[in-house]
Amino acid sequence: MTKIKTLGEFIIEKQSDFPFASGELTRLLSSIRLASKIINREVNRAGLTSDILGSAGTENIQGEAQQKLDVYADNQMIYALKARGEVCAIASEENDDYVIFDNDLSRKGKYIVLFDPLDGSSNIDVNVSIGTIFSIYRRLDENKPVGPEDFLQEGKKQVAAGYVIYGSSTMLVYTTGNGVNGFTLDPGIGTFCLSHPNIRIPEDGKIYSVNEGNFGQMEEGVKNYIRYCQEDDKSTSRPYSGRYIGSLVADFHRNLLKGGIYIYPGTMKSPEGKLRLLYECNPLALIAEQAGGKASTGKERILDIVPTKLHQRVPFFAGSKKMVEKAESFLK
Ligand code: P6P
Repeated sequence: MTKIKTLGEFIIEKQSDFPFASGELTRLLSSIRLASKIINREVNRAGLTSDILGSAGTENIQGEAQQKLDVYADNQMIYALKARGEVCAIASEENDDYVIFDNDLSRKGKYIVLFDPLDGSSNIDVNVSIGTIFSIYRRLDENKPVGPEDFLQEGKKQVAAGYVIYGSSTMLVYTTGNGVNGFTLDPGIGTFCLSHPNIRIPEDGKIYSVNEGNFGQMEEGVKNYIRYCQEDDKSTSRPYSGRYIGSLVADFHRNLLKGGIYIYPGTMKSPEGKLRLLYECNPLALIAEQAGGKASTGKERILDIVPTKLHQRVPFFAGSKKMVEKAESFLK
């Protein structure tokens, strides 16, 4: 009988990877663990408690109708991150601007957290997997008040990143820059247990994920890559399978485990695409690279982009290294 390793045990064990770790990142990750369990509880019974389903009647800065569970998840993340003192400020998809917990320099929270509290939330009412995505940075200067520059750091400066997928099971997948590990929530004991140690994404794959309804709006190079995926060529295992759930975390997670590419390109209507750099693309790009995969805009490495706006969008190609490189070759 192999001993279960819990997320808490794993985080503490890995803390030694940080020679100067003072346990703050450990406590920060533990607060995300707590928030994800609370969100999971509501997601799992969303169909039962009708007051949590449906629209909140408000819109976020993206102009997207906020689902009640979006707002609930956002509040739970903020509460958990605020409660323990390691975090000085957050930004989220559901908040127009960043939220400084307390700029009093006496609150020496070292970390900045950006998150999408419930990605894919339009799928809540139809019981499709959704997710929480988070991205963690060190603040730039602990002796200066938090400012926009603390949030506009390149993705390669993340100290940790990950996601929670609320699917047939609930999993938390994260990296602190030393590989990617996955933990499955055991509802019987309410604990995340190490189920997918050292996740590596297959170098090549046979799944492509894109909303083909936007095909007519895409640039020619992207169209040509999609046509490439659909061509009949057994020697390269084509045609690939088209798999698109319309929930980024679910599509990304499947491709991470099986191999594949997720694409949300720019379109004529939205040249920068739909996905947000800071709290969707950067954290997933770090996960992809740490698992041996790749993430780019089709032309530029996601993690090298110098952000300019909190909610900026970028085209997103992420997954198996060879598939992303093949897609990029159509865009050169
Ligand atoms: P479309 C959900 O709103 C989301 O941000 C991702 O989770 C998902 O992959 C994408 O948008 C779906 O967008 O335009 O294909 O419906």
